[in-house]
Amino acid sequence: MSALFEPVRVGDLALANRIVMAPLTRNRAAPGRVPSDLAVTYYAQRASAGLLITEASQISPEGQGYLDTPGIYSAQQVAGWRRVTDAVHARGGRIVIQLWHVGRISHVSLLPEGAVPVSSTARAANGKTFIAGGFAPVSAPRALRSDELPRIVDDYRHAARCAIEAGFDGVEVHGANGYLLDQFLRDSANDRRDAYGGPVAHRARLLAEVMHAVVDEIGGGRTGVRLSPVTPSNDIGQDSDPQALFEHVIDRLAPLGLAFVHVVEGQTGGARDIAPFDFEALRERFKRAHPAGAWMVNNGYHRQMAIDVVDSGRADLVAFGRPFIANPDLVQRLRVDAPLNAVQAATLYGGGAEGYTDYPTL
Ligand code: 8OZ
Repeated sequence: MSALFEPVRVGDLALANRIVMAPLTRNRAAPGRVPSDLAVTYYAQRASAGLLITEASQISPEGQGYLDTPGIYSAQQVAGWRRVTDAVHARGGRIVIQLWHVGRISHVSLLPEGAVPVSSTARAANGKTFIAGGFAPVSAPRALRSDELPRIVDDYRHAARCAIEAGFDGVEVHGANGYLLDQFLRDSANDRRDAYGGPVAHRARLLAEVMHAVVDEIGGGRTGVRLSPVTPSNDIGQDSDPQALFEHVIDRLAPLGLAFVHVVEGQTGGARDIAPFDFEALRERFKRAHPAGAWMVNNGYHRQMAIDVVDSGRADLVAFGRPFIANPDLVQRLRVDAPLNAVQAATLYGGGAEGYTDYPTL
C-alpha cells in the first residue's frame, strides 16, 4: 500500500493520511457571510481526508470579492464555523481555514458603502466576478498606501485568532491565484515605488509580514501558505522571473517553521505546463531550510500520479479539488481504486444542496 494512505504528522497536526481536500469556493454562505447548515454537512461528509482546507474565507469585509463567500472576522462567523469544525472533529478529521483577501478582484456592490477594491496597484484587472444578478466586470481598484498595510496585516492576524476560536486546527494563507498577496508579489501587477514594490525582496514584504503576524498569533505548526508561481488566474499576468521570485519567497518563509507549503503546479484548475517553472527546485530549497515542513502539491492529480509523487518523496501531501467536490468518500475510492463520480459544473458556485451535499458515496 502506498504511503499516500498512511498517517503523517504535519506541524502540530496528526493526519490520518496524506490526501488533502483543496480549498474550493462554493458561494453558499448564509446572510452575515456565515457558513450555512449545509456547509456543516458538506465538510463533515468529507472528513476522511487527512486534512480539509476550507473554501477561501475573507479576513475582512474589504477582502470579499464574490457573492456569498464566508468570512472569518465576526463573532457570528466564528460561531458558524465552530459548528463545522465540531462536526469534522467528531468524525476524526482535521480542518484548517483558508484566509483570503481578494485585493482588486472585487466589485463595489460587495464592499462596505462607498469603498472600492484595494490592491498593490490602481490598474484594474481585465476580469469578471460574480455578484447579485450575475457576472460583472471587476471594479477599478485604488492602490493601498504603505501606511495602510499594517492594518491589512492586522486583519490577517485577527482572522487567524478567530480561526482558532472557531476550533480550526490551523490556517492556510491564500497567497495564490491573483488575489491580494499575489498582486503584491508579481511585477506584472505591482507598480509601486515604495518599500512594497520594485525588487523581489520588496514585493515579497507584504506576504512575509502577513506570515510573521499569523505565525506570531497562532504558531508556525498550525500555519500553511498556498502559492501558485505561474498561474495566470484573475489576469494576474506572469512575473518577469517567477523562479527567482518564489525562491526568494521560500527562503523568507522557511525560517518561520510552517506546517506546510501548498503549491499549485501550473494553471490553477488547468494546464500543468502553462509556463516553465522548476517546482522540484523550489521543494528542495524549502526542505533544505526546513526539513520538517510538509510540501503539498495540487493540480490535476489522479490516483497514480498522487501515489507516485508521494512514494518517490517529491511531495508529502496531495490536494485534490474537483474530485473532492464530487466524491465525499474520495479517500476510500482512491484506496480501493474505485471509479469516481464526475463533477457537475452547473452547481459549483451558488445554490443549495444539489451538487453540494448530494454526491453519492460508493
Ligand atoms: C473560483 C471562483 C472564485 C474564487 C481561487 C478563491 O481561485 C478562488 C476562487 C475560485 O483561489
